[in-house]
Amino acid sequence: MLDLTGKNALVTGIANNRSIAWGIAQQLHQAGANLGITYLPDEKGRNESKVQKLVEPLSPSLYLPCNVQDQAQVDATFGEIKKQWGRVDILIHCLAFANRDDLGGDFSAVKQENFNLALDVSAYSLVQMSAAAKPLMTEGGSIVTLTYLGGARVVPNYNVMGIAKAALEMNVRYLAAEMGPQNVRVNGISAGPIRTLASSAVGGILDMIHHVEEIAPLKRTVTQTEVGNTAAFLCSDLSTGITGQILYVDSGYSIMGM
Ligand code: 0WE
Repeated sequence: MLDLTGKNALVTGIANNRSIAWGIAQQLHQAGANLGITYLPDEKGRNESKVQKLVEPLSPSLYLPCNVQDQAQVDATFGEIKKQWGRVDILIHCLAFANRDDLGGDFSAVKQENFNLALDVSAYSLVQMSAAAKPLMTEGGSIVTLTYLGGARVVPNYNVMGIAKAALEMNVRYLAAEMGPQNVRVNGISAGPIRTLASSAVGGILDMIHHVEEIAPLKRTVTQTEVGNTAAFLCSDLSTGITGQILYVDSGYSIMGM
């Protein structure tokens, strides 16, 4: 049985009720995990209150601001975890950012600063958070991140995010090799396109979804709940032999050649 009772799980990347991270948090909660939630702080504190209201039914025991571009916030997050929980078992990484201008047009037009920004927030942040979690994963653990097909194949307009996801997927493998001896497993879920705040900000997401509905073996897109269930599996004792892998939760879309 899928049972996460007694497990402490930190979930990053919830922006609203369409977030894949929200689907994951709900399934971890249903499996009995004790949740910590981080949110991206903004000046007016609007995101803080919006996400807090959303996650209230999951009664998280920790609710913390964490902008990964500020190392001090990451250190403070794991300092709180050490103080309040003593140990962390599960880290869910659902963070990405590229400038909107770089998610379309010529890939080669990306500026150095914007390339670095995308790689920093979307790929380095997994290394940064895993390093902070590592000394607190004293009874083994599971780290799960979200990736996308555009990190392995060319998807029109995904551009610099594709390079960031390629780096993220390689981070998964190197982190899995490093942390395996400590019984910490590191895996990625490559989700098919889903309507979220991030994807809806990108032009043409509905056309991509219709394309998947036509081509994918299951003739439909995937849901946040399906990604959440796969994440719960990867965090549970049902997957103790799996590490360093990218699992495609994409209705089978990625197997097709035509
Ligand atoms: O990884 C993603 C989205 C990542 C993303 C989205 C945004 C929009 C708003 C990163 N940064 C930003 N920055 C913003 O200002 N996906 C897998 C969803 C997605 O994004 C695409 C896709 C798909 C699918 C972009 C182009 C083409 C396809």
